[in-house]
Amino acid sequence: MKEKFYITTPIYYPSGKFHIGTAYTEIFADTTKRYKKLRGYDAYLLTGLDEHGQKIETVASNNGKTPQEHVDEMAKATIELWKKMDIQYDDFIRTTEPRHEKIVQEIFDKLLKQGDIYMGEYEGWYCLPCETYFTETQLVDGKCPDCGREVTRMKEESYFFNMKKYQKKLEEFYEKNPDFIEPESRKTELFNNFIKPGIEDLCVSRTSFDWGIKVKGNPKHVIYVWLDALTNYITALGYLSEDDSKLKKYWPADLQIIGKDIIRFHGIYWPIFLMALGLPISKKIYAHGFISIKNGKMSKSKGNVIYPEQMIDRYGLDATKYYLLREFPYDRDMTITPENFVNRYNGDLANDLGNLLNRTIGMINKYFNGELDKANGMRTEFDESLKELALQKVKETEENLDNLHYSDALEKIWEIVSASNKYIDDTKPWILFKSENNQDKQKLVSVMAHLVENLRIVAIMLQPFMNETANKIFSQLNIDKKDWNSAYEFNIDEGIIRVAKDVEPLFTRLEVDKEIEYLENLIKGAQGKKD
Ligand code: ME8
Repeated sequence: MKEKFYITTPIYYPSGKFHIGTAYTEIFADTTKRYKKLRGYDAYLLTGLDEHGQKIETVASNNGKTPQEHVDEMAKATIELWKKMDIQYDDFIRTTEPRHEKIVQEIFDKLLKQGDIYMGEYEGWYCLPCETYFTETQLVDGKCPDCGREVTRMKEESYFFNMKKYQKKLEEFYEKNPDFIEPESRKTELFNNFIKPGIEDLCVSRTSFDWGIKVKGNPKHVIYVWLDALTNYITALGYLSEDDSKLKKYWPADLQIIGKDIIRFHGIYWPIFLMALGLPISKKIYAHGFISIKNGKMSKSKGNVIYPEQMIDRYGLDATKYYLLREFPYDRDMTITPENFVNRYNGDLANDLGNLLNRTIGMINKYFNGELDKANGMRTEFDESLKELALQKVKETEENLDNLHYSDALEKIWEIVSASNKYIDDTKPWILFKSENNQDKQKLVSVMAHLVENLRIVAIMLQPFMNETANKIFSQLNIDKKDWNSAYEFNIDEGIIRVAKDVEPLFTRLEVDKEIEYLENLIKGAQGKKD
């Protein structure tokens, strides 16, 4: 039986159109799912929407809609976007679905009965857009530490979760599971700034708005967002429902992907909720950094937002994914610039990879009329080192993929691409072709076999990142050995190579100035947009 691998993304707030930052979380998760599947896992990816809360209520009423109408529209748009992004999710949960709402009420009841939740009064500085209370010391210049906006003093009767009770247990958990949160730097920050100084009890209900799941025995209280939101990861699997077979199969989560802004909720409250419910804690939480565009944090009012559709429509899905995954460091933030994008597109995709495929197919068509027998090859002095390099890079790519270092993994794949292009320059196939010497003809066979084999290996490893591109390479080279393990095979001795007659370029070079201007305008075009 296949080993399971349960991956989750955050459930997104459908308060407005999703920008490229949201898309990155989803792309990262999709890459993981595809890779794990390729490695033989029963990989299961959950995504969805976090549809309750005051912010949704406000946005809906501003648009003249009921909250339900608003979230229904947003859910439809999100599913369309995921389709456009070819996200291979297995389940899409909406927190307004009965399968979630009913169970959250039961979870609340259970925690109330066992004494983890108690009634109290909350007073604090409240940030409306973030739906979060802050203590005096958490404010930055008297404003919200997360979004920088004005906060209001508020007080209300609320239920609280007794987090303090779990302080010691959580610290012990962190000691025993040093890899629970990645990257290490973010874990250290969380531990030192929020866990060690003492965890505060968490307010888990509100009476100040209506759009949410009501506490069963006290319906003037709406269950506050984090207890509602975080539990999606288990309600989607059927926790406390009639059929909890998925929970039994997939829980605990193997990888929960989030952005760095919600690490506090996933690194503190989530494991504590799970402890209280008597469920095992997730194996890993990976918190990626933030994307900003040119001069600072993405914001519509500043006029620097990019939406995923805009990139995909103009440059294609694979180029968009490649850029994000290649440029986003594992443990830092990323800045998108038009220059950088065009550079990567032209350099890595059109020149390096695109040309390698074009040249290889072009040469096989010209020199061998599209078909050759590898058995007729004779090694050149450059062959052995190319093969060694390729096999070494497969190993390194795999290690990086296993460690979620996707940018480094792509770098390793491109080292094979670059080495292959250099190999063409070194072996000079056009001279071998013109030579009258029979041995040179045989060497030409070997050179082509090496190029095809390298492209095959590259395409195998590109599958999780750029599935369409990988498939184009496979089909143009007529390759059917696509499984991950066969990337470790380097077959240059036997078999027939048969390539496509007409080569369709993988990526067409962009006109640098024109595209930079286009992207600049696109970013500026976000200014003043209301969506
Ligand atoms: O936080 N760069 O939803 P959300 C990179 N509903 N990632 C970004 C980003 C940026 N500029 N902006 C946002 C929520 N994100 C909650 C989650 S989970 C139980 C509840 C990421 O729609 C952000 O870090 O505000 C988060 O991981 C995700 O987008 C969703 O953000």
